[in-house]
Amino acid sequence: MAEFKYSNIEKEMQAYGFDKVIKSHCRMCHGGCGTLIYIKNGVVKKIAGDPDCPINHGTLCSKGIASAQLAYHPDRLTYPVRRVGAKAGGKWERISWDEALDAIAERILNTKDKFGAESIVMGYGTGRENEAAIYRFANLLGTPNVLTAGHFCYGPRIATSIITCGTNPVVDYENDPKCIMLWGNNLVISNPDEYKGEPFSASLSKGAKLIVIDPRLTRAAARADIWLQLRPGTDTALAYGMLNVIVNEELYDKEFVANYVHGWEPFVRRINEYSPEKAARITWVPKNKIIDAARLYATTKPAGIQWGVAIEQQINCADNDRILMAMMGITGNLDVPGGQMLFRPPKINNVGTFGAHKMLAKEQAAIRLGGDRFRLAANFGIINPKCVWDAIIKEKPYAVKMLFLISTNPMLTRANAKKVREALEQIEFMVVSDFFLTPTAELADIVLPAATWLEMDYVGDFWKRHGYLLPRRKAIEIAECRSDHEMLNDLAHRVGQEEYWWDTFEGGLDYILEPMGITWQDFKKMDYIRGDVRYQKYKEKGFATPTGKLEIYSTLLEKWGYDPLPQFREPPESPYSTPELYNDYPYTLITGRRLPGFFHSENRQIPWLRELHKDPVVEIHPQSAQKEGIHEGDWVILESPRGKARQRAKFFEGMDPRVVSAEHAWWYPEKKDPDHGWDESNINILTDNSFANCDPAMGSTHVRTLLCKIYPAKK
Ligand SMILES: Nc1nc2c(c(=O)[nH]1)N[C@H]1C(S)=C(S)[C@@H](COP(=O)(O)OP(=O)(O)OC[C@H]3O[C@@H](n4cnc5c(=O)[nH]c(N)nc54)[C@H](O)[C@@H]3O)O[C@H]1N2
Ligand SMILES: Nc1nc2c(c(=O)[nH]1)N[C@H]1C(S)=C(S)[C@@H](COP(=O)(O)OP(=O)(O)OC[C@H]3O[C@@H](n4cnc5c(=O)[nH]c(N)nc54)[C@H](O)[C@@H]3O)O[C@H]1N2
Ligand code: SF4
Ligand SMILES: [Mo]
Repeated sequence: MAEFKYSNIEKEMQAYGFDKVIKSHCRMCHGGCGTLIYIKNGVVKKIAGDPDCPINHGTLCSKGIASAQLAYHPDRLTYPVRRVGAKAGGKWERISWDEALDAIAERILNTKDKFGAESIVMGYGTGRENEAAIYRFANLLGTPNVLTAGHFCYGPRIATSIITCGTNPVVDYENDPKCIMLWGNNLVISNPDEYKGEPFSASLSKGAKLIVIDPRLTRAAARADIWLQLRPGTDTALAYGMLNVIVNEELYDKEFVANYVHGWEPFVRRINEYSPEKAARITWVPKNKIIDAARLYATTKPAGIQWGVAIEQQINCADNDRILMAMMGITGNLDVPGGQMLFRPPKINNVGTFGAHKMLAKEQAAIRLGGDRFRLAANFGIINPKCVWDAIIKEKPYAVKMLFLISTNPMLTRANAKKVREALEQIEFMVVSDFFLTPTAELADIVLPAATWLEMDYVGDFWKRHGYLLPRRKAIEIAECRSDHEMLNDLAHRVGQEEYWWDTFEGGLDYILEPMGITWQDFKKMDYIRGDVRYQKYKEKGFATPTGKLEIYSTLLEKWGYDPLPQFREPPESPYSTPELYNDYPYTLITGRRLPGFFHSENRQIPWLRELHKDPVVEIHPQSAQKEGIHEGDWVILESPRGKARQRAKFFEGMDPRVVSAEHAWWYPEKKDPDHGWDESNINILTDNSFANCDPAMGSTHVRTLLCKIYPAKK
């Protein structure tokens, strides 16, 4: 446990006349960075990185720095509202918190009574650290249906790593990897999940070799020793090509394979189906580069694979994750210093226990939407969104009557957005908790004003796998805004869950920390807590899998009726799988590359951040632009069989001319009509959510590997 200390703050306080500085923990993205919040007359005047924080070492991104512009934004919702009149009519009346929570509780109890708890779907977005409270509420209510982004983001890494090696392997930057393979990830911009870009960059500065696997020439790719510019969606084939080299040149760790791997022989047979030549044909990556990358990764130790969401937003989602874990394992990089750590969190009530998953009755878990179709996802409580939209629109397999969305904007962020809108228009009752009246919130019946990270006490990072816990300390209070966990704590008392919740949520924070023998008041005085760091734990107890080994051949997937070995499937829309469609839609579309100032659909209204990036941008190779009659900066239309969106063309030579790359989650808060331009530039109008084209085990939608056409917009 580290001591609480401030770095160099006194001088700044005097120089600028700040009244106090509060040390906290940002959460404008998945969070993690330690911050210093400078206050004058009760107002946040400046936010800076905390040099003592082991996560970010004083660095901060544009979103963290601009947090106060979010907190004090004039358009922010600062009290609960109830819709008056038609959906998306834009008419709202102010109500009190008591009125709002009483009305929501009454609706929940009535709906549960008439249609069963499963007809109420709770939903949340990515990594806002409110998930534990949301699961607790849902599980105690008896609904198995919690809608997240987990089908195509991070959920697959957690689910597949639990069935393959017990927990999520994380690159051990603190012990200087000598080689980093950055696979479908751009962490210097995205700082995702348990990773920040800063330690990665520090490792490169210390001389780590870098291999980048990305269809686009990112900044990291430009710094790489080897850049593999693959065709989007062909990652499993590329990994097999590399494994072919590693196995046939005997570059793997024989001792590890002999003692700790389940399914080696069948895996080698599958590997031998993918010569580097064949992998090159599928992936568009030259054979020699595949061989060079395989040799560099397998012979430079320790090495880490820094993986990202791009490999999950494909039909091969779960198998991409699994094949990369196989690579980590057989090269001897799992759970070694500077390799790929299996971190252990401090002893706390984590998201699993806090989430009260054990309280959900087995019969209720058995009727989770999509559970019979996407078995891997269902085993980890994850549902595919189309299952929810179908249950609303077609009432199949049963009717969903109420949505309770907390920190998510699915009309912008889930595939096939027109279908999402149709479902949200049809749902009988919807509650949203958000900072703003987003296009999703505009369709709700009641909207609750949520608190930002500046306005709450919380145990930060307790869902993450790097093993650190940091206090998030409340710095300010804005009008009637409340944190989601406080809101749920109050609501729980109105729906008969009071014995499982607390008088105030500080009791919940104490409960999280209870196994450590400390309270929130104790933790608040500390810098951070970290779990024990020990390596090669598998040597004592094996891996936490059914066979106790690294399950390259998954016994659980086999039991659930899936291929136990990673399998390459051609993307469902591609020049090769759908040649006829390709005639009309001749570009492979990647969507969703991360932008520094925005977080999905967030921050378009924050002045400092919108200034950095005014309009939605689609990257196109100049040769293709010329062919399509597009000039740099033109507004263009992107179109797929599902619909169209408008973005501005930016010429980019660092991409194959057959690929275009568009931004996601665009809406226009400055447009004051209740639609806020949700369907003008929203790339998810083009993406596909049909079940047949999702990953068969995980239900992930292929939002990075679809076909489109692109042409100039009419002036
Ligand atoms: N085409 C395409 N679509 C994608 C992606 C892609 O790459 N391409 N990426 C996908 C991925 S990886 C993900 S994770 C999803 C993300 O999907 P979402 O999580 O739905 O995305 P956000 O736009 O961040 O929506 C969050 C909303 O919650 C509000 N909010 C933020 N913090 C809080 C809070 O603490 N409490 C409350 N109550 N509200 C809060 C914000 O104002 C915002 O309106 O999007 C996905 N969509
Ligand atoms: N500023 C900011 N930060 C964010 C977010 C945000 O919206 N804004 N979103 C957060 C969320 S929820 C997530 S999940 C993470 C995601 O963060 P990352 O995992 O870093 O994801 P992206 O930047 O979307 O994509 C990474 C790279 O994948 C490449 N790529 C596209 N298709 C393929 C493919 O088929 N194969 C391979 N190998 N590469 C491909 C893209 O060119 C891109 O450079 O970021 C988080 N951080
Ligand atoms: S990377 Fe994330 S946690 Fe760090 S400052 Fe930026 S938004 Fe905050
Ligand atoms: Mo995500």
